[in-house]
Amino acid sequence: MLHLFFKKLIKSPNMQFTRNLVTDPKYGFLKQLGLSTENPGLYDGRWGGTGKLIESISPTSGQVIAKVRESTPEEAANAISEAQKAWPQWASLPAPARGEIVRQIGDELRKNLKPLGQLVSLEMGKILPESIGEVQEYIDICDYAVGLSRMFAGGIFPSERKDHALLEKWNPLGVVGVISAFNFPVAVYGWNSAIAMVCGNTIIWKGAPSTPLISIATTKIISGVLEKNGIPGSVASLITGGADVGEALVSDKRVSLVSFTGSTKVGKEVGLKVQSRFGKCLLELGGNNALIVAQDANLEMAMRAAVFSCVGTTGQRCTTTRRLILHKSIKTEFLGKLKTAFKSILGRIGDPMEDSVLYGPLHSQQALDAFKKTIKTAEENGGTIEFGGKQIDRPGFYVEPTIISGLSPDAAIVQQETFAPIVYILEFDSVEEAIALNNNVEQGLSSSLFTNNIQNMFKWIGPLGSDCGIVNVNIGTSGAEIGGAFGGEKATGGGRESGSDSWKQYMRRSTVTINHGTDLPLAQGIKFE
Ligand code: UN1
Repeated sequence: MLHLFFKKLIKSPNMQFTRNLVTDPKYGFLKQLGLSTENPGLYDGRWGGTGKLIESISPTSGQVIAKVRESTPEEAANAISEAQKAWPQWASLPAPARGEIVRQIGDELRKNLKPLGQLVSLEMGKILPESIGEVQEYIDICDYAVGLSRMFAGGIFPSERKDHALLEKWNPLGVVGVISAFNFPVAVYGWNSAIAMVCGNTIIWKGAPSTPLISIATTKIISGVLEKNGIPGSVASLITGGADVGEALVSDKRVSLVSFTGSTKVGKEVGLKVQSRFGKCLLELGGNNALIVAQDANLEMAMRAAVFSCVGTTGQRCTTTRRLILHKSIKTEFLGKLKTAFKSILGRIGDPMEDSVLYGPLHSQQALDAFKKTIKTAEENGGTIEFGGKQIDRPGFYVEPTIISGLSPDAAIVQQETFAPIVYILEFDSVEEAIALNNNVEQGLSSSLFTNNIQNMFKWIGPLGSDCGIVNVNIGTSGAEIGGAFGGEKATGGGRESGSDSWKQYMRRSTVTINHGTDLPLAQGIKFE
């Protein structure tokens, strides 16, 4: 639709696939997901918005996969009205009944684990095991949300007044807007929607403009479950488009919470705009994550973790390791082994949809341009390209995994997040120095220390340790589980999604005082007679 309200369903999405995708059995999963069509002509479907016709481009080939018509800002406003209309019905269901719907969504996702994973590989470009992993992440959070729907508890506090009950009750917010990024086109929406739904909110999702097919396929799975249960599809609506459509969500007072995942630059604007209308904001912005290897670390483990954290998802996770901080005594040895490991990765480059492939393309031309610009700037600033640094000569947006040394930790290029597989090598003498380097950036998402020294471990997780939201020991910076709260401090925005008590962000807190006596005592013993 890109603009869909599932209340008025939708015969077919307004999509046109290129002919080879319709006829090649390799792409049979499109049909399983309800996306494919026998007729490659442009559809006039009910899902269709009336905005711009955009192209979905395969990162693997650089070719157009499909054309999709986006929503307009007016249609986004309309979707908000529909979500608002659907809210009383949804919010009035008992929380465990909402949990039951989310359980069914999890089951449908289980059935579609592979096809949806394949679509993620096709349109986003990450390798199949990681694509399936992110659908699994959505399934995991559904399971978590189902349990939560019977567990999120308020509180009862001792009242200082006779015959008074002092309670805390959590209620849903209303309409929640979710703006997600291309790099986790399923899981991040999953974290937000599963929790927001059991909490009793209706949702409008704007996925990345470059992954519209994934947004449509995911929304179809959810809408199918909702409709089967007699619940309007507008409980979980989808809109697509660029900044103007996002803006419609951000500035509309009816959207109580805007959950935004993206760059620090855009997130700052979103945060300010939402705050200026006293809306709530949940920000998951850039990271500049460091992995520290101490001299007493298990180097074999540190190496394996560093390789996945640096080049997994082709360096396009918010949690990707961007700075490798090595103890002076092991630096040369570690760097040598890292280069060997990166070399072996080069032998496993290919179509992310194929089984043996470990390393896929960057997502887009824009990402490729950013990679090239960063390499150029690093070189101009005296950086040494230890490994990689070039575009790979094949169709699509492939680049070499890259290691750069010799730059100051304060260099502007090291301080910024480039969403690409580029890691900077820094060195240290003492663990205090390593912690200071870790904390020496604006962002504060993820961080790792490899050590077998228990004193240093506890220093690292303590008040004078890592200032990030995610603080790991002997595992890499990426690949967090859903059970903990996910998010970061400082310019990462301070939001927390997924596990722990993140659900509180999707609810409002009512402090309730009930006088069940016959007198009217005032707090603080005040007499007013
Ligand atoms: C993101 O990159 O936006 O911790 C999310 C991880 C994943 C989520 C990443 N579970 O790497």
